[in-house]
Amino acid sequence: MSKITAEELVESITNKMKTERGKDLKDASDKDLYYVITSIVNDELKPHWLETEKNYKKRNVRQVYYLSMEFLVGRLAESNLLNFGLLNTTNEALERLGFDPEKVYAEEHDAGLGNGGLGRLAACFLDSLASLRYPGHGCGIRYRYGLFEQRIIHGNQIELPDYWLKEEYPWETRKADEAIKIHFGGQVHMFKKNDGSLEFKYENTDQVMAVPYDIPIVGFENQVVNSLRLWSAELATSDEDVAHTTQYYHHLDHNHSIEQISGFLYPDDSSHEGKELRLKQQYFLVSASIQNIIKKYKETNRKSLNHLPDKVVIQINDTHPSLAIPELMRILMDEEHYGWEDAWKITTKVIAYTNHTTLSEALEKWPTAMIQSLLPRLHMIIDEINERFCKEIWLEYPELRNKIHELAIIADNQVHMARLAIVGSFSVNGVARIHTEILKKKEMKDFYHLFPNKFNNKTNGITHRRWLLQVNPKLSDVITDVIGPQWISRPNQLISLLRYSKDRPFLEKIDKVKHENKQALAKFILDRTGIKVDDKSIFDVQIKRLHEYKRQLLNIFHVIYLYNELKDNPNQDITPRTFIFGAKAAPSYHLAKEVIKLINKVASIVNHDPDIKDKLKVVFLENYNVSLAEKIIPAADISEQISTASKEASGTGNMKMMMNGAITLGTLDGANIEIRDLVGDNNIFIFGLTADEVLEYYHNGGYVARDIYNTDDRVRRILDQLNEGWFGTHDIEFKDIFYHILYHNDPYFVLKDFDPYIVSHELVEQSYRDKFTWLNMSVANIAHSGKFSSDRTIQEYASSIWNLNKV
Ligand code: 26V
Repeated sequence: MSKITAEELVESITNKMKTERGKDLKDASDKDLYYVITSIVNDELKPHWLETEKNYKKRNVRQVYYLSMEFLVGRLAESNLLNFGLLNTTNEALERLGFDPEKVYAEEHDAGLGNGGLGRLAACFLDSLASLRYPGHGCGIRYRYGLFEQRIIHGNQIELPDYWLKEEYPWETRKADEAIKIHFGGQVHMFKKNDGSLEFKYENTDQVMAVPYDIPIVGFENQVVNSLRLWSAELATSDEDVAHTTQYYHHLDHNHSIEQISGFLYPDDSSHEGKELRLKQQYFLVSASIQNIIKKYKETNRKSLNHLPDKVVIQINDTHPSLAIPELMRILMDEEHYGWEDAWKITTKVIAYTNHTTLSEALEKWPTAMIQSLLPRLHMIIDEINERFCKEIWLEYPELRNKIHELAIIADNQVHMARLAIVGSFSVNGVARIHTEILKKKEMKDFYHLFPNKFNNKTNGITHRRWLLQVNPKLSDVITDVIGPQWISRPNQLISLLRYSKDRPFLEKIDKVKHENKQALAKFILDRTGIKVDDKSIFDVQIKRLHEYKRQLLNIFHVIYLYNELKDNPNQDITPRTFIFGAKAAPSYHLAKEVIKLINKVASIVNHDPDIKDKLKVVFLENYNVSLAEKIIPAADISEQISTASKEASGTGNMKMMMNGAITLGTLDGANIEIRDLVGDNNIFIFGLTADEVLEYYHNGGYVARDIYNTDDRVRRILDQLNEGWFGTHDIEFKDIFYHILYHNDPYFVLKDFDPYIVSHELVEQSYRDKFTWLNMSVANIAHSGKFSSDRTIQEYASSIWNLNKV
């Protein structure tokens, strides 16, 4: 595959430019080059894709289907080239032709079909599945609009639609002949058959076609190409069918709304609002995927589904696809004529569930009435699952009888999806050690009592191929120079770097690479924002969705504190620092948007104040997405992971920055704890309340935010500045934040953790002054980051949940 030379590539680019773009090279644009390159990759990839599928079929292997409402894929050109072993050759060929490879790849519009960590995790998992030669595929929705595009205007977040399909997307293949029909609404009729069994018929349903678009998932240098199948909603009935029905206008109305089903991705505001369209999306994904899985199963197995659990495992990414449980029950009973008991046995052997949050506001609940009218048959099934489950508790767990209300799948006219997911699956996993422990001991304690064997941990990971090899080629080369290339297929071998952690020439190289990456980011920042940052300053980075629990507010309070200090004493000798933020707020999340505005206002004051003498710079980079993350991460010195302990299930940005040599400044939350366990206390900056302390305050009180306001001058000064409109254009500008902290008693402990956070930052500054100590820490982080490769995570899923074999 990788035998092709740069000369040959130049030739085939030149030819394709003529045959496919109708142009001579001298007239070609970056976009033309982009399409020609993707076409070459597609030619290369298609035979392997076909082969992989035929091979799975021939061997009739057990396969995993990863069902997710989100796949945050980002761009694919570079990673596909990398995985095919063609990246270096292509870069060379493009340069010979006078093109900048970076600009050519930048022609691809990010596939932003996810909100954040949960969606990016799904994309990393697909990369690892294919690279480890596991038969595993993604099933998702082909949203016409991805997560909104963010603009910052006068400091405010403005949302624009992300119409990512405006131009042809070269990685997808539409498979119209594999479309599947989905039914919504209508009525269910029950008949008693002669043998006494029940039969269910549906009438007057609204029908939608789910048309698959497949995206190839290329394994790393191994000829495996798996699939990400994204479903698109299209009109099902012909006008003729409709004209004969008595419900003409109802159908017209329905037809009008069909395309909305795959219209846009809902932004995660981490508070669950029961929006009917979102429920439609979830059922659409689930029904199309499960019907498809069964169809494929039948192509290679006997018609009966008795052995489905031997051949298929379905992992549901959070509760969003949890209707998979009643949908599989429906198909088994109504279409395959299984009785309840047998259908339940099959279902609960096929479905496995991953939980990604303990925030109670984010736990999904749907009004029973909505499920009943939109999915009447599923409602009946959920009702029956609930009845049987409650009965079982009553009879077999008398100690839980007084808790049935908190355990019931249907309670207070709501369907609790996490409860449904736990009851209907054979595995329930959290995404970092502490998160799983909180699920077992606190949040889902009674379920753990009922099903101790279902619960397990799978600490998240990230694909080191994209997040190190691809985004940081210079660091990758330095690593390979000293320890050889084995780490690429076995990321755990990064640990050999520890042998060089005192080796001065090696450390100098690491330093040089980081500095070059910082220069590149500084240039990017200048181009994008006009802000000139010092590439020798500490690059302190917080990039993630904006949420109160992630505490961007604590970060900006620290910046304001430093600013106040420098104003009081402009000659203070401090190490220059650049604070870099990237974050989208859910459009309806008022407080989160206020924080974005505050960051931007503080930036405009700090960056232009002559007293500061460029010792501090604050940069908010708009429209944070995968491609922007790829630019920022290689240049980070400090990775801010400062969530209120117990709130961040895992975090994965922490892993990406660690892998690129940044040092974590964080709380004992999520995967930070596992990072600390590996690198040791000397190679990480930990501060603040522990999860136990936070949970203790929540349960027993004892925290009074106002006491800190009254006693800590630094805190009072900042809050008063907010209250007096000091950072605003008018005097009520940031009052909301002030009131929120003092009158809602600072629910995320920003004031409580303020002092320890400042102390930690002082330590950071001290450590940075000693270059070799710092580089030493940096190398320790890179060396230990192998554990956070998603290859390790997928290996664990494959052996302890999926029971999957490599092909
Ligand atoms: C909730 C909602 C509700 C409204 C509609 C759209 C929507 C989309 C997503 C969510 C759930 C968000 C849960 C989540 O993203 N959890 C994150 O998962 C990461 C991967 O496991 C983990 O690293 C983060 O710590 C965790 O916050």
